[in-house]
Amino acid sequence: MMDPDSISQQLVIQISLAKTLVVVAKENNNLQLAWELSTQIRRSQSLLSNAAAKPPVLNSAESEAAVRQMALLLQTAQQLHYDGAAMIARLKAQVQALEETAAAEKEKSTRYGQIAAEELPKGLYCLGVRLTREWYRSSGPSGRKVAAASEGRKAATARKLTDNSLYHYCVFSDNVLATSAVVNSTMVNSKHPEKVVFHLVTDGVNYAAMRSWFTMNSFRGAAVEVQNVDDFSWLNASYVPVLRQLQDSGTKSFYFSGGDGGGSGNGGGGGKIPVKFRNPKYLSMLNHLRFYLPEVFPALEKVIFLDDDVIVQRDLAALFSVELGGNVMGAVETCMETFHRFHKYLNFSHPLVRAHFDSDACGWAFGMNVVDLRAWRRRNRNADHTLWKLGSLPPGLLAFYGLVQRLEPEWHVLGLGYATVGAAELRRGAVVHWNGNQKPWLKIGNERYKAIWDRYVDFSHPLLQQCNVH
Ligand SMILES: *[C@@H]1O[C@H](CO)[C@@H](O)[C@H](O)[C@H]1NC(C)=O
Ligand SMILES: *[C@@H]1O[C@H](CO)[C@@H](O)[C@H](O)[C@H]1NC(C)=O
Ligand SMILES: *[C@@H]1O[C@H](CO)[C@@H](O)[C@H](O)[C@H]1NC(C)=O
Ligand SMILES: [Mn+2]
Repeated sequence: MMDPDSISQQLVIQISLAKTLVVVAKENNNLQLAWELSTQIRRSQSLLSNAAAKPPVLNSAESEAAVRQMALLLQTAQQLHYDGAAMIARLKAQVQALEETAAAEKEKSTRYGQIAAEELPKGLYCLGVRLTREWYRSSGPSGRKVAAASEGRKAATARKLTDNSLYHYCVFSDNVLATSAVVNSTMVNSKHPEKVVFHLVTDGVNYAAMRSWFTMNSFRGAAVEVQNVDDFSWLNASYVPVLRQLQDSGTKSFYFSGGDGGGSGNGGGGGKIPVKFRNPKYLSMLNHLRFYLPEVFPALEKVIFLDDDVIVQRDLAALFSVELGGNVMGAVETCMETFHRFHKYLNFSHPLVRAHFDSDACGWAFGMNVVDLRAWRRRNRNADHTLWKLGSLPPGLLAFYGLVQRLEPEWHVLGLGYATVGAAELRRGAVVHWNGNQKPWLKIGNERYKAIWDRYVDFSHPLLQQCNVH
């Protein structure tokens, strides 16, 4: 048996590494692996928080199993090598930094006390649990009165949801606090908050927490709808090619071969990853949902799509009247980023792709897009899913090729999660975007940019205080 101290230390280091690899996996469109890593991160985190709540007990058998499970996943991730030397170097530097932080913190903290690298993510986990508990409590007998009191507000919101004279925004996310910052920043900077409607979609795990948060907080009277992606009955494998592709055993073995465990092929095969980690639905569907906007919002004509890692700094109403010239979508170009160019994502050996696409064409930035759902419905293409590699960016590039209107770059400033962005550009950006892995809610985030995000989070909220989110 291992010493509980060293097990907890191992869990902490593994979590740090796994978090980076989730981002890398996502950047490489390996959504299944990202999902599996995230699941394991949550398990390890809950083991650690249990130990923190009831020291000195750390269930050794369970923790050792978690350490082994995670080691397997990390090995799988590392065997994929991903994007070559640069990525690996970045990873190593980060892991080293995190290890140092963890070691230093351990010195001065109690046995299973706060560990710097973990504070915020642990806090977010805690927030989700408390909000969920709150939701079920308030929908019980004692919560009925509250529900009755908000009946009038509910009816008013319901009317707004399909009113096309209003400004509709959507966010698809499993992160309550991030979504809150997006909604809050939009509302704070909105000239006509009464005209803003938010459509949030989350997964089954976070649905109660998301509803709870947006019921207990008001954002200048924004109408907010929360939906659960599991409730979309039309979203099934017979209809959605991406889902079919994700469930296809060939795709799975493609992503899990390459290691010594790969290649067994059939249902339970594809390596040593336990079957229970193989459900890629949540992460992947929230990510892919943006390609089914006309189905998600059948009654809407126009919507602004926002990622959950953005902050809105200006009134975006003017975007709703930007001339899209019959195009389906408005986006800023990302020509300067080589990794956004088409050839990285599309299969240029495919004759159809070669015939129709310019391999050096610029890519479009997703994460802040104005979408004309009427134009989309008119021009809907039954795209052949074999043309693209699995992931959220490629079908977007393909589905929207030639249907995108270029927006002025000030509308959407990218790179806060990995690059250096100039102060003037930051100030001018109507929407700023932490694409990359240094998300503002993580400890590894750049302090300078984090202040922009922090402005829109109410750290004095009792639940955030209780969960040590600061
Ligand atoms: C899957 O979605 C299609 C299209 O909306 C629908 O016709 C079909 O009934 C759905 N199948 C199941 C099993 O829900
Ligand atoms: C790319 O297209 C070619 C020709 O259709 C095909 O043989 C190959 O398997 C495709 N590659 C990928 C990774 O899909
Ligand atoms: C929203 O942002 C405002 C202004 O920055 C801030 O004062 C407020 O606490 C935020 N509200 C929530 C619920 O986060
Ligand atoms: Mn993003």
